[in-house]
Amino acid sequence: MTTPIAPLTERPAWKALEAHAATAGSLHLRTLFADDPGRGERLTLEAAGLVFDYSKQRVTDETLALLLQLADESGLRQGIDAMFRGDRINVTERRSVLHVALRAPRGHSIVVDGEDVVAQVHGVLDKMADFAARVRAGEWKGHTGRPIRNIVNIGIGGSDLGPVMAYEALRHYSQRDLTFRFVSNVDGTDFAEATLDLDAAETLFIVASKTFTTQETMTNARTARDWALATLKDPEAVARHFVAVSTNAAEVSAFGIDTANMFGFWDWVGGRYSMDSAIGLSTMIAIGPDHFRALLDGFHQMDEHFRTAPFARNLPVLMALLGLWNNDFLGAGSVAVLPYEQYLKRFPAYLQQLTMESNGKQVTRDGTPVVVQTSPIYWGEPGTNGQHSFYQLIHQGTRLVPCDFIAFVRPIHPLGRHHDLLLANVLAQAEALAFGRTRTEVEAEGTPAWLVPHRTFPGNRPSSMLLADRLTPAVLGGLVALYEHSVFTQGVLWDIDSFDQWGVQLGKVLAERILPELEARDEPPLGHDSSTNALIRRCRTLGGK
Ligand code: G6Q
Repeated sequence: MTTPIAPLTERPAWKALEAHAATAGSLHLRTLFADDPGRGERLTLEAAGLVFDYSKQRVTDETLALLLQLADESGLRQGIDAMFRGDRINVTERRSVLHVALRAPRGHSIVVDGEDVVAQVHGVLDKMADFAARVRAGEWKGHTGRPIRNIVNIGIGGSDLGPVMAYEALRHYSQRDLTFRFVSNVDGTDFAEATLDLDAAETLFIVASKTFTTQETMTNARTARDWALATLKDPEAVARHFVAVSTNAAEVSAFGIDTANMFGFWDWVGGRYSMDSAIGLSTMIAIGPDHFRALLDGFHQMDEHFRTAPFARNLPVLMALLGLWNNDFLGAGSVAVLPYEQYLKRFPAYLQQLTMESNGKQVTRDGTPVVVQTSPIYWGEPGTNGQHSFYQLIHQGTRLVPCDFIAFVRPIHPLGRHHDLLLANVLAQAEALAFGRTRTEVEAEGTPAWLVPHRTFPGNRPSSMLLADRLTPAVLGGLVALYEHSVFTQGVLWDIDSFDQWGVQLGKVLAERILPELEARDEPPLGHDSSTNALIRRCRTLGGK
């Protein structure tokens, strides 16, 4: 018999945290460090090639103990076991959530509905590897007999952000004589610019869509087919220039793509958790099957750490608990993700979907309102660029913005002193945010009195430092899995369904209604609100209708 889980704010640890926050929440990091000279080493963890220094978070040992107690009282252990077992924890869509199976090593077994899904995963990975190797070697020929040199991934949301982010992150490991482009937006500019300088005879389109019905992706895919056939003329060319990544064989066939050139995945892979499924085909072509397997291995190392490590030494769990503390007890409404690695420039955008689509929810799994704040807003840019723009607000603004710094000890491109400068900057930023610059310190420098308030930094701005040796495919896998499991952990604590996305649907439905109203020859009766009606009329008039 398991004890039923109480609503979040009635759990004893939550109540204790509320009382604790009233005092501990205002403790200054200067005091916490002064009182414990070993804090920096003590509050640092290492797993799957990532070092996580959380000593500059505004927590005491008591805070951490209460947060860990909250994890226990929230049924986190059972939640983790249920996910790894393949239970249908996506309750509103009645689906299992098994992205961990995508990176389980060959020979492992996870059985869903009587099928060993790990064996299926490796079947698809082998097919992808074979295809990727042929494209990379120039053996996959286009319709005119010329080898494919350009790969254009067409997809959106989860079928785009992961592939783009991974391509950019691992570009150093990519085959440089291949060109990669990513088309997602239904805005024709995206397609037009992506294909402007490409030769259709050497171009392969990967149509990546779980459902193969997404309006933007199917519109771009049809435009791509027209674009290719305008040069290649023969409809037979589609078979050599289009492959699909999907769960929907019927729609793939209906589009005209041979299902022999379809790479499948399953309904237990959520879009935003799919970059390591066949959705990663472009990544595999770019970096090759061996590097792709190293990426999967990095994911798996973090999965195993998350599944087995005690919560007090569990990196995703701690990251989640600290995030929850900042969000729900210190009132921070956002998290800045600040990679000091140019190759990770799309990582914040990728994380925005992972975190906010997963945990931007207002009701619990049984449909009752959540009474605390759920997902914070994630945003960010690579350092050092951000230092010359929005960091001002983080240092001296009125809002509390916890930061996740991400840095690498060794550079991919050792160029003069660049990397030492980069590292010096990231370490200095975390230090400055935590300790600030007191009025006394500013005065001691002989600053005129009127300028002192402007040059004073309050400090006590929390941050975590994620440090790895060097950005490799395996490290990227570990990093993504870390955030995936941190998001999952917070979802369990808030008791929300982190794996559905009903909020995305409404806009899609309304767009379907407006489209014929924009396109009709004569103005149709408009039944929207007065603002939408007037805007439709204006677009029609100015567009020449
Ligand atoms: C992700 C979401 C969403 C989805 C896109 C694309 O978790 O479900 O971003 O990935 O809407 O969907 P398709 O892959 O079905 O085209």
